[in-house]
Amino acid sequence: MAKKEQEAVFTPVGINTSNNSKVEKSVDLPEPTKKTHKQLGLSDDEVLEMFEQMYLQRRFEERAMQMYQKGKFGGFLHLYIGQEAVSTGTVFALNDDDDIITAYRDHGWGLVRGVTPKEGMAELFGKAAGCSKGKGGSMHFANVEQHFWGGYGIVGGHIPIGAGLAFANKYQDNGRISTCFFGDGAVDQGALHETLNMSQLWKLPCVFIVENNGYSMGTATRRHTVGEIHERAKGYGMKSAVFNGMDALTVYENMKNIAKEVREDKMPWFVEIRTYRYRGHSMSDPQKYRSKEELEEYQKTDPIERMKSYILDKKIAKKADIEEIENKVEDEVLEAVEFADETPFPEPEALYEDMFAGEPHFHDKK
Ligand SMILES: Cc1ncc(C[n+]2csc(CCOP(=O)(O)OP(=O)(O)O)c2C)c(N)n1
Ligand SMILES: [Mg+2]
Repeated sequence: MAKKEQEAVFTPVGINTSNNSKVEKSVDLPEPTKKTHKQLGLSDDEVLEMFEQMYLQRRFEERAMQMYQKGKFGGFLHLYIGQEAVSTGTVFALNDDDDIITAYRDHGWGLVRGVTPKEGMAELFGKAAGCSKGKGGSMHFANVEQHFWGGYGIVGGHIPIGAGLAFANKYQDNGRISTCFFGDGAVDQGALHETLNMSQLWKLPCVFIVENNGYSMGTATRRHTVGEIHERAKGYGMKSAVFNGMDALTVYENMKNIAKEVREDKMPWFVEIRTYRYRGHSMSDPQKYRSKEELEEYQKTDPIERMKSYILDKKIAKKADIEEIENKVEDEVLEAVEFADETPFPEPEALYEDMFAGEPHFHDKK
């Protein structure tokens, strides 16, 4: 089992250290909100919960990275580290039964929408107790009971499904809205534009959200797409917004207002949330395309450190209380690693379960 003393701290390997003459910023962060949590209608306890959620997402992934490097599991591993304010601010702003769907950088979303650390870690390890029965892995976290419809690997492929969820909510007139998250790399996919057109035409209660984290694999946003991303909404006469995604309170404020409007007007929105990914695209990325200085510049705006300072400044809790939360999370994650290691793999028969095609299809040897 992973021991607490084995610190999970990692320096990106191969990151470009030669270009230290000037810091290239791949994404400009708008100013965060000036409002306090009280002005936004959040209690002290809710702020502490937000902090705990972000810290859990961070430590879960740092341990996952360590386990990957130890060879406990393989395949792709895309880390959300740096972007935790987006998932956390959003989930606190939405109703519990609003739908969420996202791409493959999905661990944080799963955790904040009720996948337990044990179920999450077991999924990464490919174990039967995982949130997708060990058959989805890193890119396919899901929790259907809590309206989190998962992780998808095809860039832009899940965007029409997001609109489909919104269509179902409208059809059933249930007052719920859908939120569909994707990366900046998806903004020029045809599926997005077909979906935006139909969503505006059909008045679907859906928020389409680009998590602009500065890069699509190794290509900076400003090198792969033209103009301002959020302005694409104009072509569809759709309402839009752009805001800072490194501050959970800013995400909360904006998503709360947008969700309220979408629920009332039953019209879609197109939103760009600007954030930054600290780690490589996936574990095999040597990150030659960015400088150490650029990374450090964004780390100065770290969402978790920011929330910690806010809690102390506003005297919501003391340093010792924060440490207590951190220790609790750390234990929870270590227990999850131990559980994932020991719990069994799925039975071979599980290969044939949860498939659209029935069993005879697989055994029908002509
Ligand atoms: C249709 C399609 N084309 C190419 C790929 C390969 N691919 C995987 S991730 C990725 C980059 C996507 O970047 P972005 O949307 O910005 O998401 P991020 O990784 O930054 O979260 C690409 C091109 C894919 N999965 N699907
Ligand atoms: Mg990106």
